[in-house]
Amino acid sequence: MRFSQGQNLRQIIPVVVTGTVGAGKSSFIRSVSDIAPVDTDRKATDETALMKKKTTVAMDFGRLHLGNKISVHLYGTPGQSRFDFMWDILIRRAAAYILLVDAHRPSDFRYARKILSFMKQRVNIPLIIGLTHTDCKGAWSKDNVAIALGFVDEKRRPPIVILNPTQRQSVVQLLTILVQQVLQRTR
Ligand SMILES: Nc1nc2c(ncn2[C@@H]2O[C@H](COP(=O)(O)OP(=O)(O)OP(=O)(O)O)[C@@H](O)[C@H]2O)c(=O)[nH]1
Ligand SMILES: [Mg+2]
Repeated sequence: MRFSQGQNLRQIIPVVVTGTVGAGKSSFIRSVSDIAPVDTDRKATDETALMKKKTTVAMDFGRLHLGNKISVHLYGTPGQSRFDFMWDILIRRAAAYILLVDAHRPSDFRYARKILSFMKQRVNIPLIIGLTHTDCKGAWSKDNVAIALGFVDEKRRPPIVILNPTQRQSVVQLLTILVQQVLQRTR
């Protein structure tokens, strides 16, 4: 367990935000961080350029204080698998993680599964799946995405939450649930 420096000792909870390309990882961190977030977004030059102008190439970093005891450190991964060495570095120091899946890009669901299995091979820590872009045309329902990700039995799947990463309130809510899960484990 790590604590932050300074007068107010806060327990640091490192949380990784991972997921498919363009799912909203950088937005997630940007909308809740109470310090200026660090991003490594660079001009996209490959097939990602068809979808968005910039993509994360190393990591995002942000910080959110919850109450006066907890400091959530947020590490966003790149979406592209050519940077999966960063997924490996970041997940190994995480206390929990979030997998963001863009609900209106079914062609990416198989890739989301790949990320999930990459993480599960390395850690056994609390996980929440965040469904994004549910406001966009063609978005799949939560249950159908769950099945596409391989979770056939509803009782044995991780929590799946609908959120818009650009909206602070829904991001804070999700992080609060995740932090409670981490604290329950360490008590
Ligand atoms: N309509 C809508 N737009 C969203 C939602 N989530 C994210 N976006 C938008 O999607 C775009 C991509 O978001 P980013 O935060 O850059 O995605 P990312 O996961 O960091 O992408 P990479 O680093 O390239 O993998 C941005 O324009 C966001 O504003 C959502 O739930 N609904
Ligand atoms: Mg990003």
